[in-house]
Amino acid sequence: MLQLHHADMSTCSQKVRLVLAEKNVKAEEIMVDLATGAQKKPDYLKLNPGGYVPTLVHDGYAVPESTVICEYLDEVFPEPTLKPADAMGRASMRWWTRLIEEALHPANSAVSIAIWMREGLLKQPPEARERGLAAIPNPGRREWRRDLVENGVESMHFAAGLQTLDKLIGDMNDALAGKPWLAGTYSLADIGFAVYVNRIDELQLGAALFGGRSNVVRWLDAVRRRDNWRAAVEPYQHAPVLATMKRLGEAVKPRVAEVMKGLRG
Ligand SMILES: N[C@@H](CCC(=O)N[C@@H](CS)C(=O)NCC(=O)O)C(=O)O
Repeated sequence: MLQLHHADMSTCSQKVRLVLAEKNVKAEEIMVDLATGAQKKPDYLKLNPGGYVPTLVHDGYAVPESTVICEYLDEVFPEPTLKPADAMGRASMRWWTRLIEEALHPANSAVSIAIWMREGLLKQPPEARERGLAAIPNPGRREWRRDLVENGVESMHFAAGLQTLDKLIGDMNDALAGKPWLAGTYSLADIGFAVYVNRIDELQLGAALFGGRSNVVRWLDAVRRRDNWRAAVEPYQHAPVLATMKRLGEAVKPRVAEVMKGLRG
């Protein structure tokens, strides 16, 4: 039996659902309410020690980490394959998926907190906000988040996140010159990057990051036109959440343009 613990609009959950949909595999869906901290409850931590979504449970075996889950699903359900046929293509795919872990996910978290999530967090009573921060075991990570919540787009971590995203989107644009997909064929690399590039667009950062990068714009359009996107992303989108991201993203556009100018010189 296959169970997926996930959340509607979490990028990491979207990744895993895209893989399942591409393979036409159904999993029992267990929604994890991130707003109430359900991901940090002891029972859930037994499945996912970091306290994050998603987690896949296959015949009682828990697989945490979206990139690991996606590779696992591609092995257990090999058709259609989401890996290039040759070793060089697979190395290229893994280069990109490694960048998700190392750079794309943290940078996306920084800009998401600074632009969007902080509004809700700042409405919490200070004690509740402190409890949320205290649940983050790593002190560096805790202070990183505190700074983004308190200072939003004025946080140095926002500028750092934007710089990382600018580099990654530029690299993608170069890699996509003359080819439709990052590693040659549609693969786990495209699925992994798609959900974050889509989130960048939802946060209204496209004007700053996609300008002059027509290969990325074409690629984003292509990933969104696929059947798996219609099955795994669109039905889980919440219009009020998208509207909030749009409102907040529009409001910081002038500041984003200034920060970008400072970064690019
Ligand atoms: N590296 C992990 C990251 C998972 C992650 O950060 N998930 C977010 C949602 S996209 C989450 O659970 N956030 C809740 C929290 O930080 O408590 C993965 O790829 O699965």
